Amino acid sequence: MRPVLTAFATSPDRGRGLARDFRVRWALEEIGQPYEVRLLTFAELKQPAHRTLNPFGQIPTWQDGRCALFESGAIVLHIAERHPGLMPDDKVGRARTMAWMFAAVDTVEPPIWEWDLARMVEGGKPWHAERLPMLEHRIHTRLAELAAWLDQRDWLESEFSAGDLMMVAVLRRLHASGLLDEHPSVAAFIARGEARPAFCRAFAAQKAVFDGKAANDDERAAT
Ligand code: GTB
Repeated sequence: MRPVLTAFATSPDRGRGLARDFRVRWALEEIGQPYEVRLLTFAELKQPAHRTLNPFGQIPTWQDGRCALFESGAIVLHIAERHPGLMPDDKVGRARTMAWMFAAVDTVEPPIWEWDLARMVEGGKPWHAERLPMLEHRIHTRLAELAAWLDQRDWLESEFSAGDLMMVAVLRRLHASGLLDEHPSVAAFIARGEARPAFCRAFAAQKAVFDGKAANDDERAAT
């Protein structure tokens, strides 16, 4: 059985690869694992059938015949642990890769997510004008810290790993924000991730959904 990933039938990101199924697509392309994609409407996400896969009624979910999973980070970790290409072989290297994966979703993503949410839905609140610069400051702090780490490095550790994949996926949300302008080494890190052939294949696959060129249960034969 090919693994089955769920994604938005109509993603609000308009094909920019910002919804969280993208990180899983990218991981699958990195390791060359063929997969299928089940596209769901917002209404379908909240149906009991989907909630058995994800109690929170969200994408992405994953089924591979042996296990069903939710949470994009857990799915990428599951993939990385079972296939060569996204995890070093040694124990310390694996632990450090996981540390970077957690850093991406637990240390770097929260201020970015809060800032984007503030812009999208809190614009009318009386405290909005004060909150936005505060959130931007928090993002700048994280970006400066990442820039310091990335100094003289192409990737977070010696080789590209699932840690880089998750970090780049999180940071891409800042495209067009202007916030990356002050952190050119972080922008260059994102660009290195986006230049990977596997990234380009994953990006094209999700874009095809937005452009109406990919059917439901699309069989994505990773190359
Ligand atoms: N922590 C979970 C994970 O990493 O898997 C979070 C999953 C999640 O937030 N899923 C979102 C979802 O299903 C889609 S990705 N939302 C529907 C709902 O909750 O009802 C989040 C997302 C949405 C839209 C954009 N965008 O338009 O740019 C980017 C990211």
